[in-house]
Amino acid sequence: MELWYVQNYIENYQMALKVKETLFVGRTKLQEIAIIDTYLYGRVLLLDGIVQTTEKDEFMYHEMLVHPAMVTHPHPRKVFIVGGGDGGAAREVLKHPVEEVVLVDIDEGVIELCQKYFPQLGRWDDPRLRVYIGDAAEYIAETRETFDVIIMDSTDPIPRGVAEPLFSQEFYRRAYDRLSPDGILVSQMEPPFFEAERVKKLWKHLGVFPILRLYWGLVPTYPGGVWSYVIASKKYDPSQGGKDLPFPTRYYSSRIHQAAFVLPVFLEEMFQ
Ligand code: AG3
Repeated sequence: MELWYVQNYIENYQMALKVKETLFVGRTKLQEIAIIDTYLYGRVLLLDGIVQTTEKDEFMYHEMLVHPAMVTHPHPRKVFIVGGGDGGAAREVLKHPVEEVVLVDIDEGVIELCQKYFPQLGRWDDPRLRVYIGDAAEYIAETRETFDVIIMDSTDPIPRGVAEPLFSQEFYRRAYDRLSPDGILVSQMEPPFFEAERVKKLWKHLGVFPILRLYWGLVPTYPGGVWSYVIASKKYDPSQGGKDLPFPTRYYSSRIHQAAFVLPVFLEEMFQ
């Protein structure tokens, strides 16, 4: 018997993975969650039916979400992670000599299950990491702390979904206020080829920042296989940077950094 998981995220398009074992299926207070073991990608975390993380390709996503912003800022000391309950983004941030990382995820069920089923993803016992369960939008609205880098590792801005308020102009304004004068925000974005309208809207909302740069990288299990990210910055232009890091990486390098900001013509035109 063959068991298959089928992802329906983009209309009229499916991606399927052959399942070796179903490890967990259930609901937290906020979303449906499943963890499956697949032949091709190892363990996979699904939220509301959408792949968030797989053992095999998570390094591509997490390294590209974190390192371009972290090397663009000259000395990131305090970092805020929105979401990121699987721990992968925090793991990459903690490889840098940061003083403090604040991670706010709305769903403690995700954190608990990921600690159990993806133990290699998190660095939960690092004393520099502070974890809060709650709404990152509220945290950002209420805190007086400032951060050098804000990393948005949430689910997608599906209309009326859990993460939608995190992609609003109001949120970006507040995030801007909570960033130091040379601060940088980075967010995962949906694939502009499939979701052009949604991505253009986010881009407009991010206009509260003077410097905006789109970049991209490979994530085979995300729809289309090519994922995009945006850096919104107060002072430094990320496309002018790139560093080889003093620790091993499997995707990020100074060459990839420079190449990632070079866009195909249709995207250049879309984000002029
Ligand atoms: N990161 C968000 C990934 C979004 C994927 N979207 C999609 N496949 N449509 C969530 C957790 C990864 N650390």
